[in-house]
Amino acid sequence: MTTSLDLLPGDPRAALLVIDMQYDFMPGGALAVAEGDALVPLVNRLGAQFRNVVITQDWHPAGHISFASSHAGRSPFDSITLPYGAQTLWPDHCVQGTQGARLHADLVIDHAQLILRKGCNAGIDSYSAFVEADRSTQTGLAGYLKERGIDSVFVVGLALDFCVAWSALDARAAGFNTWVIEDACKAIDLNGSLDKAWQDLTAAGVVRIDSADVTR
Ligand code: VGL
Ligand code: ZN
Repeated sequence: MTTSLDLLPGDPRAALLVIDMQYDFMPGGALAVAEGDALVPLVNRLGAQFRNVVITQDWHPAGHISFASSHAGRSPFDSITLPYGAQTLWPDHCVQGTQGARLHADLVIDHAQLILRKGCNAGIDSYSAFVEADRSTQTGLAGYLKERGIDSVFVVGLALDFCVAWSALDARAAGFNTWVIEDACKAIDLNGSLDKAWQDLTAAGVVRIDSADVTR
């Protein structure tokens, strides 16, 4: 798709949001996303183009409420109802301080100024980099970006249908112009989650582009 951008990646008002490029989401990891590792070179190239880069890390305490192992009789990928709503259960992943929670070592965006850790509350998941799954606890990212004069956000990383989509939807809801760079993301695709993500993103006014639209 060809989309003319009304600002360039290097614009001080734009930020690249690099979502969860961690070993547990890479092939061989606890919650592997197919070909997640193949994104690293492209994400590095995109990172080099943006003046502002925020990197996120899924960062759960052991025994986190999103882990199937925290719920007797439940298996990964089951869905349960929590006080804040539906929650998909996952294999234990991105436990604080573990190798699986580390950013891929080949991800090199040295000028990134913020690494934001999310999902740190034991009883609340957070796919989104902006608002936790209770839909009220803020991570502070919207304020951080706004206070720095940033009004436009480009989202890449893992996984497209979970943390990328929720982050992009919340960026839009917080008033940012928001793009998802499709070829710089990979999806889990659980029970139609990828189609639903694109429907929700498009309906919210998030713009779907390719890296070529940014690099040209
Ligand atoms: C993610 C499931 C659970 C993601 C994080 O980064 O998309 N997905 N935790
Ligand atoms: Zn998680």
